[in-house]
Amino acid sequence: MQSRGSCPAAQAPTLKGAAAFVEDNHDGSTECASTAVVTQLKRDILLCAYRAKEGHIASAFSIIDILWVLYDRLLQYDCRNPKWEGRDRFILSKGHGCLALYAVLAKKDFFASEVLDTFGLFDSPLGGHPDRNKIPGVEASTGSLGHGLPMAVGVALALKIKQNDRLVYCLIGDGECNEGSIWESCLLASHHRLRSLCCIVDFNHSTDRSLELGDLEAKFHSMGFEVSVVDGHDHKALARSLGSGPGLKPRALIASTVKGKGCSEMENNPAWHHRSPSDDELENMLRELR
Ligand SMILES: Cc1ncc(C[n+]2csc(CCOP(=O)(O)OP(=O)(O)O)c2C)c(N)n1
Ligand SMILES: [Mg+2]
Repeated sequence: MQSRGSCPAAQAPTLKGAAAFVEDNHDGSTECASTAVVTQLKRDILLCAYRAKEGHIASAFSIIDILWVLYDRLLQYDCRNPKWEGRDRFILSKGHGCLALYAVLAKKDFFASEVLDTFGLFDSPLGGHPDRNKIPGVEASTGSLGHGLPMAVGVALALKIKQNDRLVYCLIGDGECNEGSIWESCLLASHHRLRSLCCIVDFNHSTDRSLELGDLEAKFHSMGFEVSVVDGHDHKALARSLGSGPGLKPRALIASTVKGKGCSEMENNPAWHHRSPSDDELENMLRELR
């Protein structure tokens, strides 16, 4: 099954996707349905990590709403032809959050949902960090922090040279912003006026205790970006912000998020950065995710 706007035959401009989402939502039904899908995806992620006895669940829960809105409403792609030239590109720079990407790609039929069950197994394509050579729909192999945004800038520059106007979205972590390569790539994006680039920051304050980022909005402004701030768990607001471009400059969308969103034990709890649930924890968490 193809999702709306995802196939070459149904190429809608990105803006139309977002506008349609907002219009559909007068009675709140679209928003509810969208949130219900994400709850199910979180259950899938929990079970993956439980079976594999590993996984960055909390990091995935922080970004799953953003990924779902992108893949369900905004990005153009063809799951049967993931390398289609006319596709929008999405790069998950914080590769450790890949369980969210795997769950969304499976839901959008890039691969069979049964493949999710193999997460973490020796011969599975789905490892602890995403591999573009093994997983259809993964644009870049990431996991070493600070590399995805530079790659996205390179992709956006290449598309500009080829006069291909498709969009490039890149999701980075706030802790990842400690990497100097993030800011070097921002300078380059601004220098080349890469208006197709949208850098989304998963601003969950996870590393404030070691190094505060300060005014992230002002920092991106000073780098020559158009900046907006959004609730990273509000699907309607996300669709509106993510879909409101491109303008004249590269864009930065600062998404205010909660690490581990949806499971009280996990929310903002550093102990849950990388671990899997016990039987009891799994039961409690699945009960919360209904
Ligand atoms: C270059 C590099 N250094 C260290 C790590 C180890 N590491 C994995 S996740 C993480 C924290 C990243 O924080 P953030 O980007 O805020 O992601 P979140 O924990 O909020 O998901 C670190 C330091 C890494 N993957 N790459
Ligand atoms: Mg973080």
